[in-house]
Order: sequence, then C-alpha cells, then structure tokens
Amino acid sequence: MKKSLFTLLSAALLVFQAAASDLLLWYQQPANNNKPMDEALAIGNGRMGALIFGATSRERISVNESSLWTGDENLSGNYESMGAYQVFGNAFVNLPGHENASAYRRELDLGDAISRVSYAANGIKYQREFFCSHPAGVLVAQFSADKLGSYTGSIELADSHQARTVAAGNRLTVSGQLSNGLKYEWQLLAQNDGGSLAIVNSTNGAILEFKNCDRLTLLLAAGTDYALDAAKHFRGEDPHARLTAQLDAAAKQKYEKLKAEHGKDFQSLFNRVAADFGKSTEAQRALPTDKRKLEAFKTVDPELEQLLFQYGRYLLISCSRPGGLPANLQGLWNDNNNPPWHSDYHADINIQMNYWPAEPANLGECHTPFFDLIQSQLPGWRTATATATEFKTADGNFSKRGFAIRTSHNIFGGLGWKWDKTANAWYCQHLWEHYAFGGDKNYLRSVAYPILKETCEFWQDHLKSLPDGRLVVPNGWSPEHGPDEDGVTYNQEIVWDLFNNFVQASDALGKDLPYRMKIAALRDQLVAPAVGSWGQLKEWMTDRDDPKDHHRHTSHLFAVYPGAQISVVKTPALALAAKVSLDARGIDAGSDVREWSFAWRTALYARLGDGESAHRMLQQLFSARNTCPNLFGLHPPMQMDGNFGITAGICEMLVQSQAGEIQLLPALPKAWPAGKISGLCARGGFTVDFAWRDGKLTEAVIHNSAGGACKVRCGDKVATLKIPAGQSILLNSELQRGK
Ligand code: FUC
Repeated sequence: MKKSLFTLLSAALLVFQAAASDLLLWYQQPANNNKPMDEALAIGNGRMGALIFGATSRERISVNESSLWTGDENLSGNYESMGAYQVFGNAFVNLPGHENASAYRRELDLGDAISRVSYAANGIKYQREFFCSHPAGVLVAQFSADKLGSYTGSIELADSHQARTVAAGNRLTVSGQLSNGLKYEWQLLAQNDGGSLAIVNSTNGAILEFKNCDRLTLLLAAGTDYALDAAKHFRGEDPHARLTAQLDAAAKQKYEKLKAEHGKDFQSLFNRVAADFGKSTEAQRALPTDKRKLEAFKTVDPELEQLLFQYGRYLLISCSRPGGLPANLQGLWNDNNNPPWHSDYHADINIQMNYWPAEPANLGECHTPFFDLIQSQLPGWRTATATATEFKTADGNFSKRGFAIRTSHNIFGGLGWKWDKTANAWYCQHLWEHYAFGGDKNYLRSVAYPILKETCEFWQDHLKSLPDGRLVVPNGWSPEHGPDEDGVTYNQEIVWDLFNNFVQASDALGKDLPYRMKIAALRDQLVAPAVGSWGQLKEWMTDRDDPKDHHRHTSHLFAVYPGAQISVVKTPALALAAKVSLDARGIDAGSDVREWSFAWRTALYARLGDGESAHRMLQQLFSARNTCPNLFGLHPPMQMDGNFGITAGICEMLVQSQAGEIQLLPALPKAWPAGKISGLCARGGFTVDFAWRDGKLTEAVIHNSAGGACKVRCGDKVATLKIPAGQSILLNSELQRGK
C-alpha cells in the first residue's frame, strides 16, 4: 500500500539521532594493564572481539572469539569438568619512545563502533582507530601520525595457550589445539605506508619489526574449528583456510572502504533506536566517563543514562550476531583462561537477562544466536535428562520426553552444577517472544513451536498433583535461595508462562487444538502465586519469606517481569504483593544485591508502574560498586548481564506491550521531564516513536509491520487503531489521530 504524504511526514517527525557526543565513552588515560575487564574498551563483530587498552608505548589488543572453549558434553554434570571460555591472547604493538605523551585521549564511539586513541609525543600527533567488522569478519586497526615516517617499533602475538608465532611475508600466524581437541588459529596481517617491515625470528617465535613508517594498518582474524552441530560432535573445518581468505580479502580493500562498510553495517542495527532523556549540564559533559559515572550516581545525568541505555544495544550488536554463539556471562570479552563462573551460559537469570533487550530495543536478529545454541544443544540435554535419577517419573521410569538443563552450560551440549529444573521453560519464553514481537510464522512453526511443545510434554510428565488436585513442580528451587521443595513460586510461574505461551503459539498456527486444550487446563491447575502474612508475594508455598532478606535474586517476581502472569491491571492484589516483596528486597540495597539485580529491579518497578523506584535502581548502576570505569557491569568481577538488563529495564519504563495493548510512558520518572525515543518495539509487529514534555506525552507515531488492530494506552487515555501493514499513524497528546 502507498504511504500517504501525511503518514510519511508524521513518521519523519520523531525520527532523530542523538548528538555524537552523547554516544562517547572517553578517558584521559590508557586502561590499566592489570584491569582489562574494568578499563579496556570493547569492540566486536558478534563472533570476534577485542579489548583495547590504548597505552602509548605498548598497545595491547586482547583478542576473543566466542567458540574458544575447553570442555565437552560433560555427562557427569560436574561443574568443575564442564570447561570454560578461553581468551586467544594479546596482540602487542611496541612503540619505543612514545612513553612521554601529552594531550592523551582514548574513546569508544557507540555511534560508529570505533575505538580511538590520540596523543602527542616528541612533537608529533599520533592517532589510532580500531573496529571489528562484521561484513569483513576481521578486526582492523590503523596507526597514523601527522608527520611522515613516525612509526618505528614491533608487533607480536602472545598466545594465551603458549602456541608459537610463525611469520611469512607481512603475516603472523599462531595455531594450536586445546585439551579437548578444538583447533584454533589467529592471524595478523600488517600493511605499512612508507618505511619498511621485516620478520624477526627468535627462539620465542616470530615478530614483525617496522621502521620509519608513515602509517600502519593491522588486520586480525581469529577462529576455531567449532561447528554448532551436535551431529558433527561440534567440530567443523580447520579455520586456517577461512582466516587466510578473510585476511587476504580485507587486505585488498582500502582502509576507508573497510571502515565505511563496517559503519554502514553496524548502523543498520544501532540507528534503529535513538533516545533523549533530557539535557545534562556542561559540567557533567566536561567530565571523562570514569569520573562522570561516579557523579551520575549522586546527581542525575540524563545524557549518561541515555549512553548506558545505548551501551547495552552496542554490546549486544557487538557480541551476538546471527550465525554466531550467544553472549556469555562476559558477553564476548574475557581476559583469562580461568574466568569467573567459567564465563559460561548461566540459566537461572544471566543468559536470559542478556537477551531481554533484544526484542524491545529493536535488535530481534541479535536474539537468534541464543535460539541456535538451544537447538544445537538439545541432543546432549535430552540424553542427560533421560539418564538423570532426578527426572524419574512417578512410575519409577527414567524421563522419556523433553529435556531439562542444569544452571550452567557450555557449547558442546555439556551441563554443569545443579539442575535448574524450569530453565527449559524459561528458554522457551525467549523462543516465544521472538515471534510475539516479530510475527514471523515460519520461524514459529519451524523453530519455536516444536521446542515449546516438547517442553510442555516434559512438564506434563513431571508435574505432581497435590491432594486438592492442584499441580506443582516437584522438588524445585528458587535460584540460589532456599532448599529444594515442591511448588516454589518461581518454578510455578515459569511453567505457567510456558503453558500460556504454548496456547498462544498453537492458536497462532491453528495447530494441535486438542493438545492446546489439555495444556490450557494444566495451566489453570497450577498452584498460583499467592499473598503471604506480611502482604508479600510468597516465594515458596509455605509462608516463610523474611522481610529483612535482601537476596540478589527476585525469582518469585518472574510473573511480573519477564513474565506477564501478574499485572497492575489484571491482578492488582498480586501486583501489590509483588511491590511489597520488591520494596523489601530492593530499595534498601543490601550487600548481596548485584549489578544484574538492579537491572531486574528496574524492569520490575517499571512493570509495577513505579517510575521513581525504577529510576533509583538504574542510578545505582553508576556507583563504583556496580559498574566498572568502562561501564561494564561489576558483579564483581565484571559481568555483562547488567548492561543488557538495564537497557531492557529502560525499555519497560517507556513502553510496555505484555498486556495486549501498547502502553506509552508506563513508568516515566521525574528525572526525565522531557524527552523522546524512536524505534522501540512492541509485541504484534509494532514500532513506536514518541516525545514527552512536563512528564506528559506530546505526540507519538505507531508503525505497524504486520497489519491489524491495536490498542494504545497512555495514562487513562486509550485509543483503538487499525493500522494497515507497513503504515504509520501519528497520535497527539490525547491519543487522537493526526491532529
Ligand atoms: C548466578 C547469580 C550470581 C552470578 C552468577 C554468574 O548464579 O546468582 O550472582 O551472577 O550467576
């Protein structure tokens, strides 16, 4: 259908880009070599990434690639033998004589996904740029200066598993094999303008030396023979030919062309959303990010809050692209081979939180690595479940249908630590939400639905009947809080969510009607969330929550967020109880409350319509305790879930769509009296742009990709709209059309 002029004009009205300065992290000193995860700046192309340190006389590029893992299918389930995510190592560029530098600046520009370093030494101005290109598949670095012949030094690769570097021409190569047989390789190709470049061999391996160069361009590729395919035992081709071809192809392109191609690709995702939460002061803007964030903990800094919001989107684009592995506990950026919690996939909150922003923050395709991983791991997970005594059914037999997962997993079908019994159903929520937002029926039919159905069958076989006929998850767990027992609220809510999503999926596909009826009936027999003695939402079936407990997990509030079983409108008494529980846990933050806890609490308060508390939780993330100078989440140590979680929490403050309508500004804090946002997504294929002033909506544009009716709510105003597929409608402050 043709768009009317009016529609086009109105749609353009609210589309904007943040000022370039609002998307910069910047520092006046290099990252501390001993604090890579806290201070170095991250770039990535979804599969390969790096931390850039920016030291003037010895640049350090700490290189990661998402499939470099030890471990295997780990049938024992023992956490210690599950394996861990590894680091490739460091590329160093030694520049003797650059020690005494002035006018130093190091930055990461979220607008074009480039990290830059600049300084002056010996009367010469030096500049570096680093980016990791998704289309080219390589990391690109350029070292330039305002005087010809100014670069003399050396380049070396230091492999973290002690493999030797060999050199040929202008290329350094390191290849090795991990204890599990995984083959890996990384290659660096150096190009010089002016001057000379030579190989120097020593007993420690080869390095490249350069003399009097005008400019250096480094191209780096890293990979393994990992394949996301259980049938191939997770092994594919030796990476050598692929990496060589990638570097050869990149070497034929001009630097500016690689940079432009990278920018275009990155911005095709990043620029879908722009945010403006109000203006910061000149004094706030003048501070480098490490100092500024500490001030923002005390005094609201709206532009930095906008930056934190966009940082989660930047990081997700940089570590989770279609065809790759999903974001792990540290995203992609891990600096050692014995990382905290194995830098694994944690199923009791962490990987889910990593993906909370994907759909609402308009990065639906960045969600798909999570689905690919789930699909690829199913054979291993099914085997582990079918042989686990924990999952014997009431008839004493081993489990026959479906799969369950332990709290941790790797990339080889292997599980570790304690079973998190309903994590299977929580993973299904992600599969469902991708359809709920994007509306792709082929995906629902071929990817999501079979896994949802299999998981329903698992729970059909494993739920236990109470004497009164109600159903409970037997011997479950409120993550990392309390013993194993029946009917734990978290488990009940997650299975309810699975069954409810399955019913909707079956309706959407018009499939399996009798089974759908059965699952709907089981859903309604589940023990439901209930209010306890001090007005709280009970965490367990027995009424024993401690009002002084500040535990970091808020598992029993799953039904508020990311679930939708409890809502202010549909279940007000339960919503009130959830608020009582959350206030007890959340406002007076005890020492157990972590970076990711604050992100979850932001989203929970937003769902409960409490913008002030949501914002207060957000602001906690600027404290030295909860984020690093590079704004990575700080558990401690560094953990990335809080970065993704806060982006999702902010989406919930501005737009919600879980209740069958699009609600604008459901939890706007006083700290953001005027602002605008464009490009947030709502379930049903909608995208929304809107602005507000004095805390009130001024105008909104609702785009509809799928076609159909929708209800838009803002405060007590409601509009029912029919927007044809591909069209947009402008609403005024009263939610009236185009006036
Ligand atoms: C869960 C949390 C911890 C930590 C770990 C990686 O176990 O309870 O706080 O985030 O994951």
